Amino acid sequence: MALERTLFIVKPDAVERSLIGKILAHVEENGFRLVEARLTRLQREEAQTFYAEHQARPFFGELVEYMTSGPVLLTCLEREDAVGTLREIVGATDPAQAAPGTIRALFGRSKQMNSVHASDSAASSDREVKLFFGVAALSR
Ligand code: 3AN
Repeated sequence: MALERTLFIVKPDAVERSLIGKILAHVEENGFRLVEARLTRLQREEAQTFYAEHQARPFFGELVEYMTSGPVLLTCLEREDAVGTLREIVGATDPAQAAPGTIRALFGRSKQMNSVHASDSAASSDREVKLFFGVAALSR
């Protein structure tokens, strides 16, 4: 299977609790290579664009507030079958439902403060990597 790239974000609740090292160690131990990384605080417009598909959901306003509430670590990760494998080790949206040993089961606090984001398909991964790192990051 070919190498694939995907977007991975360490969200404000995890950055605030100094979990970046533990979370990156977990993904690296699972065969991912970090190809891009940037610690930043998202602008409101960036968070709205990033989560545009959730615009109509009741939690959209709160989600944007939360994602702009503190620094996030934006990363692009690479490995074979990156999108599917990362979703598996990240776990379900709700940490209470996430399989034992997954990142959200280990570190997540709630459906909103679930510590990390992982792209949910090859199409969204392309869109999200381009949004934060530019088109060159898709294939360098
Ligand atoms: P996932 O990140 O697991 O793909 P999505 O795409 O359904 O989940 O939701 C995007 C983000 O919106 C989640 N990571 C979470 O932070 C937030 N979210 C999803 N469902 C809820 C909810 N019921 N209440 C509050 N926030 C939510």
